[in-house]
Amino acid sequence: PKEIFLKDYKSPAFYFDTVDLKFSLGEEKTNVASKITVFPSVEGTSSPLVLDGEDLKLISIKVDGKELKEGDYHLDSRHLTLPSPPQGKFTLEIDTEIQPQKNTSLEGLYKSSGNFCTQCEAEGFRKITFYQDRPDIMAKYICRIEADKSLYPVLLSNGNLIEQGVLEGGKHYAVWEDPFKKPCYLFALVAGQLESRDDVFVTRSGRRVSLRIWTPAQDVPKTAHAMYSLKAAMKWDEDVFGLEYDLDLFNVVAVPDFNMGAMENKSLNIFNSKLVLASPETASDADYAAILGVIGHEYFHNWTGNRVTCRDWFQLSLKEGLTVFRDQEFSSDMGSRTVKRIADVSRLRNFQFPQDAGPMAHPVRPHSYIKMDNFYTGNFFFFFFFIFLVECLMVTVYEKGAEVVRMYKTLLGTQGFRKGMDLYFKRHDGQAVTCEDFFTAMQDANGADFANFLLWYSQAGTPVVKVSSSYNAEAHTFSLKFSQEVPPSPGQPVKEPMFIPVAVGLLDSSGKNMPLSSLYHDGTLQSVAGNNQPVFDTVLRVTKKEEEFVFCDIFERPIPSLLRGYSAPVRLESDLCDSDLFFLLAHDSDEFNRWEAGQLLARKLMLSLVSDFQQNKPLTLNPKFVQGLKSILCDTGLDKEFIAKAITLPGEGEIMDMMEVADPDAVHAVRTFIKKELASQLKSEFLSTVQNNRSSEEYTFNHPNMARRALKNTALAYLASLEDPEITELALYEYNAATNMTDQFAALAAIAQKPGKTRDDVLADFYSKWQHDYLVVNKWFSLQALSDIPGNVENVRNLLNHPAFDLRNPNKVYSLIGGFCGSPVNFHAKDGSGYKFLGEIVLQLDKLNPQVASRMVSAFSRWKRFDESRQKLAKQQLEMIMSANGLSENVFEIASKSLA
Ligand code: B3K
Ligand code: ZN
Repeated sequence: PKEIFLKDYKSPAFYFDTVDLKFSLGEEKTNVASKITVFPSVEGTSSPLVLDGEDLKLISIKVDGKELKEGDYHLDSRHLTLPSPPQGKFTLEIDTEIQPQKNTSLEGLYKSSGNFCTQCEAEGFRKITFYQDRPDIMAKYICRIEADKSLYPVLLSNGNLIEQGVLEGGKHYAVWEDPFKKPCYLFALVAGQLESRDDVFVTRSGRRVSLRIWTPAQDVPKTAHAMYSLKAAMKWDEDVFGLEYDLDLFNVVAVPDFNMGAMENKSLNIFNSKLVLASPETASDADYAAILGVIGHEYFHNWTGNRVTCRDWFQLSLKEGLTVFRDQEFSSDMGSRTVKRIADVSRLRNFQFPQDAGPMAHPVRPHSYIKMDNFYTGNFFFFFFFIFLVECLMVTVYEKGAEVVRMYKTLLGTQGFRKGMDLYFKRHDGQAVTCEDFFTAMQDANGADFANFLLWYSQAGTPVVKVSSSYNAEAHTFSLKFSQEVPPSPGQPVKEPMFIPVAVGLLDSSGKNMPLSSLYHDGTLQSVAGNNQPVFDTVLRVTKKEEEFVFCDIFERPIPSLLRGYSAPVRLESDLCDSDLFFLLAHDSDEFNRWEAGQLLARKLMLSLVSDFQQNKPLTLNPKFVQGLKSILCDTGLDKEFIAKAITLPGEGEIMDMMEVADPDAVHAVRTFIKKELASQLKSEFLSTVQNNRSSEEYTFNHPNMARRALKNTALAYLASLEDPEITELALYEYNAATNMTDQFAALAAIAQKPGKTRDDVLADFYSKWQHDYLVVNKWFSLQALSDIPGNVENVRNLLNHPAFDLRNPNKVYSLIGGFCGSPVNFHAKDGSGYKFLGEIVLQLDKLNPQVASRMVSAFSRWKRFDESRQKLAKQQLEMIMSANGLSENVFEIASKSLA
């Protein structure tokens, strides 16, 4: 396999102007005819024209209407080369044959449940026809589709429908024209038996846009929430960024077989059906929120990704980091900003931080890759909540990339950021550009100097920022001393200090923000006031290895609230003591930092109990911690979803990540102990929380209702950790009384915590209720897969043979196999049974779908973090995988980098 480097980027020798495609879709074979107008980037070039192509059968090739003979071109398994194409502009016509019905990789053109669909990003278009498959080739497309009319009544592609009609032999055709230039990764085609939910959105300039969401007929009733989300996203982008939709039609198609969450093809988004279909009975609040976020994300790509695209795949974060940031902001504005921020930061800590500290660490803009697909994650995360637990996926480009975009906004403010966005679109609409272009637009629009900020794109690893504080009662000054270190990562042994925006407020003894007027920094006195008015928080620009900021006119010893709203993706180590943290937990006006203070206390507590456990000391729970949690649980002034988050302990992955040698058994035992102890000491509070937060109202997707359910179900989960027949009764009652999937599934999960007959009966009942609905059945798979019941690997093995399971469907694999890897105790079982299971599955999967297989193999990537005997067992599996014949590049890249 060949490694590709950013430094080797060369602009193409030939550009394409127009692309005319004709698809003749068939059961045995599909014909693809393309007619491309080609022109050289420099007149009179003598470069060969090299086209990408994989798994294609070449039928014929013509240049300016003249058929080429063998010898006029060169063909190998990956490329079609014209050694001496004509000088100047010419037309190139190529006929190929493909077999979508045999394509299990789900990239290129393939069949899902009898319908044709495409997935071209990153490099799938080369499985459809020979092409310069790179994002800096932007062209205008016309696409004609011919197919059997009764089997494929709906024929869709990008842009506007300009012609359709009937053909002989029961066939019909449709011609689509996309007026916008686009890279081939945004090409899409769908053909099948689909029906649509139709609606209209009128843009602020008065354009009437037809909206259509396509699914099999029986699922149309489940698309109401997706339609609501789409219209909300269209409105939000106009309100917040002044960005309007640019065509008269916007199509969304839901398919059951899809590698990722969704895809932003121009005006024809294709979605994993998990991220479109929802009804109160079948989808949980998390599913509803995920649909809102991903519908938003793909829609927002129309400007950030499609109108302005990436020059090359190393720039992926240019569109993904920015679009994730945009969807995060959208979801915040539609629900609770604090809760959304907490969820995003938790995800970053649980998945991106471990990656940044391991063998797969890479910068937001990678320097090299073997298989580009390995850098994708994104929306796919949100929704497979079980995958949340798989530490391995490629979260850096998306999630850390979004944090980098967020830092621009933190530094520039809302208006300054908007100015930067406006300039970015003004300069680059219709272009394929780089991360520097975005950086420069932000800087130029604001006359700002971001010094070494670009290091965020090129240095891997999570910076560790240490801060110590001191108060001078005589001088009335308060000093914050920072030092920073970026740990080494593969290929980057030595790092430069980064530009870190640290948002800070200072709390007085009553818990209020002190007014801030000026500070000393770099030997000068600077004003931090705005318009001569004192401010209550400020953003410090930490740029050096060591640096001090001294606040003036501080008349009592403050408690600093640091890194408010999580203003930079760093690990912050401060000298705040427990009582400072309890104070912040109770008083900080920055709600994110209130949550953070609670998490810091919980992390400290868990780590000290882990060490007690390892030394066989008895475990006891600090009463102050119980008291702190109780006061939050019972604080009626707090948002209920905030309470639910604040009483949830840090994940096992997060704690393992903080240990010298990760000990899954100890971490699991400690987390279970704390949960049980809290449940028994706060039993009556948890019980009344459950009772007071029931509702007989009809399901509504809005923040107050979701927050109520989140709190009730978090309390129920705590209670269910007790061995208590009264609680089993309660959970059964909740299960039977539930009128929506959120409550029903939460009750099922509560019951499933304890092995036994009740568990078996209720799991069987749930399956028999929902066996007709594959999305609900996936929840059932993942719940069992994630179980911490000892020896669960056998149960998961049995489920592989369940009639509802299918290794070819990615959602099922993510649910069952991904879910299993998310259970630390069973995946990392001492006897190696979990590793062995995954090793076997990866080899089977790799034959079917390399993208899915490589996601699963990455569960091994952190094997060196464990004890020697686990290391040995995991390494054996990785070596076994590496020695397999015909391994895909996808799996090769992850497995070899993991072993390195
Ligand atoms: N851009 C797509 C990801 C495509 C994945 C290719 N293997 C989804 C998204 O981020 O919006
Ligand atoms: Zn995206």
